[in-house]
Amino acid sequence: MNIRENLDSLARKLYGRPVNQLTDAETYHVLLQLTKDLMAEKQAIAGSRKLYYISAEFLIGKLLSNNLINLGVYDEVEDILKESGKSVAKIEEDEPEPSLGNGGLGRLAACFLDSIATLGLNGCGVGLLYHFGLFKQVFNDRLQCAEKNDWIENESWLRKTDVGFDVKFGDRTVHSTMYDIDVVGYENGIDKLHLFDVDSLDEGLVRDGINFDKTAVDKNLTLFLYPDDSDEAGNLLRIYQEYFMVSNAARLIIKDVKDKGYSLRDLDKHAVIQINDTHPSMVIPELIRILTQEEGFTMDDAVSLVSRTCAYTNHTILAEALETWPLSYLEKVVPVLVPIIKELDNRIKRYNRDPKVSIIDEQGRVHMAYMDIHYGFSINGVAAIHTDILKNTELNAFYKLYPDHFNNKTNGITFRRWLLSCDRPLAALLDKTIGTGYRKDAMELKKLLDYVNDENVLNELENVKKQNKRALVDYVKKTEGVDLDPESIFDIQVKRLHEYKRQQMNALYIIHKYLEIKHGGKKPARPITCIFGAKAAPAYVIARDIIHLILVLQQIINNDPEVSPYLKVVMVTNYNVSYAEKLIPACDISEQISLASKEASGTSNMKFMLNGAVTLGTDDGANVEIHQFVGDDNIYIFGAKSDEVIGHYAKADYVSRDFYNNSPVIKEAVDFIVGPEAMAVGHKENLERLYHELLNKDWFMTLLDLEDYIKTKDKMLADFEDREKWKKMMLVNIANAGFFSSDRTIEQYNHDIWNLR
Ligand code: 26Q
Repeated sequence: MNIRENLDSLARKLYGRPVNQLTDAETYHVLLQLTKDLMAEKQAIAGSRKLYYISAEFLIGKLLSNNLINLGVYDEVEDILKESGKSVAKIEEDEPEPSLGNGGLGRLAACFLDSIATLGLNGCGVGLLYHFGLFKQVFNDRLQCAEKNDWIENESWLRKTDVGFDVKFGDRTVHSTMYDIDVVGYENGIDKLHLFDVDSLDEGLVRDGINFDKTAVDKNLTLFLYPDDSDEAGNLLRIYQEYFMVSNAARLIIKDVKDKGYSLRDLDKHAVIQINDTHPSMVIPELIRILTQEEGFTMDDAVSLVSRTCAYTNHTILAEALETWPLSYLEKVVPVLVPIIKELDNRIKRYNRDPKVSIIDEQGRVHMAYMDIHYGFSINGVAAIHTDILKNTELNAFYKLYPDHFNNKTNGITFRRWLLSCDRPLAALLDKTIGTGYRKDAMELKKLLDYVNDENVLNELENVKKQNKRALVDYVKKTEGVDLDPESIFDIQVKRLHEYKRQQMNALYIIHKYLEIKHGGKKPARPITCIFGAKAAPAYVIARDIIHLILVLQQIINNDPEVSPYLKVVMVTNYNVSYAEKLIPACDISEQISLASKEASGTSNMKFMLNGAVTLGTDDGANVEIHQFVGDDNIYIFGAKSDEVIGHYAKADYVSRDFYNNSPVIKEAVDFIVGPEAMAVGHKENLERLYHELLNKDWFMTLLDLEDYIKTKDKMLADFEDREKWKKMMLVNIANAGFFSSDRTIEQYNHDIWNLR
């Protein structure tokens, strides 16, 4: 297809003018159509066995530039737009961002789809079409407020299909429609993301912010992504959504198998289901139900067949995030599954009396993860340390039962979005220095190590970072109205707000620095800019208090003429995929400071590394593997190790108040939270609650690691002044990022679990 001619004829057809006379919004719609036309010319990826990646979240982000890159026409389109003073990046600002995920788990699913298509594997995603997705975050009076994100436009990447099913709940029946989004692989064919919507949805149900009638299930089912990240017990609506998702998925899989003329008896040969965390776990009993009640299977045959088809990924060891639903909830929402789940549980109880491995516990709660483990053929963790903790501690009883089922699949990220698209200056430098082979084989980034003493390359690397920092400064000025200094050190922590991720520890460091400058007369050698981006689950009170504290610090510090030349704080509004694409390339210090053992993997740590930031982190999640790759000299590790932390929990011997009492530095920083300066700007209720939490509970042991964190971060800031050393660290990090490509992760899933070809 001739891009230039097609662009022009589309522009004339849609708007009666040539491309160079269109507004940005019009140009976006022309490019949307052009890209869809180009994708329509691509081959659908096929094969006799197909992967169904079922997930409640697909945090796909904007698609225009990624699709253009994967189609191999980005540069050509960019050149044409340049003639009228436009750029793809500028035009993409008019694309609404879908928010179909909370964070890591959802973004991982999106990276996986990109890699599955790129590797030419026959697979699809199956999820839900949330009309308003995750809430849009705004700050009011230094508090987080939630608004709906109305992202679906008339013309979009979504394509309505004629596939739809009846879904029967205990108290009602609804009908679904499947929408598709094409996923184009990098220089490869097309796979699909299938998103199910409920036909009876009523967007008008939503009043002020994100409030709606929770009981009108047929009208609200696909309005919102349940805005919770691993801290809140579920409610009925969540179960309605989950069953709606898996019932549709099961129907789709059975339809596919039958349409292709295969026997359902061979389901496991033609389909493999990856269950992304426990949110889609009910697909197991649902498939068994359909096979036994509608397809003439015996219970034994159905159980065995489904067990050979389903594999489960675990993303967390936080006990409070593992889904356990009361049987009474399931009886209300999906009574048809209850006898099946009871039968599955009885089969376990019959030969295993250990209550630890029962699916239904003594309180009548159904442990979804345990059902997945007993009735799936694979269970994987998402980083080496995480899988080890599952095997040796958290799920040890299951590991003893099924040692061969446990395997590790360290997470990865797609380099198309997280390098080629978001950091074009760096990609250009890599092309020039090591050739373009790394685009297909990420391990080729290692070639960069040949240049670790090459002054030219090191200086260019530094210039790329400076350029990205200047671009971020402009963007933050435009969106947040905050002035940042591009010569300062950019220290960034972006991820969902959670106590275990310890944004509060970062805030305590900032308080410490502020006090040093303000009252201690100690000025940093170079100004520091501390950037946060995070949404808190609306029901997670302490998480919202932590956001409040950071916004209070932002107000105090940025407006203090004595301190602000040396220290700035900004919490960006509505952190999402697009914001991440601007922040990550501009980062110097990547904050990965979770309490060791708690972060299953993390994936922003990989994105930052790939873009030349240096990690400041605990020995947790994938930090451990990053550490192994780059060596002690190119990463800053601090804090308690996971064994020590697990020991504290086992002995219940961590007392945060002791740390407060024994360290003047800690005491001073913690006291500041309820001191006069903070109280003058913030709310007493929020600040006092957070203060008491840190002193009396501090479940995620902030104060345990605070002193080591301060010491290590100060060392890092000093090292930044050794420019030669720092530039080398940047290079070594980029050169070793290849392992963290999701192409590698997907190769491993395919080799060990899916066997698609
Ligand atoms: C559970 C019950 C009820 C409602 C919601 C939920 C819920 C929703 C989202 C529970 C968990 C999540 C999301 C979890 C998540 O994002 N986990 C992250 O997954 C990443 C990809 O594997 C890892 O890198 C992160 O370490 C992990 O925190």
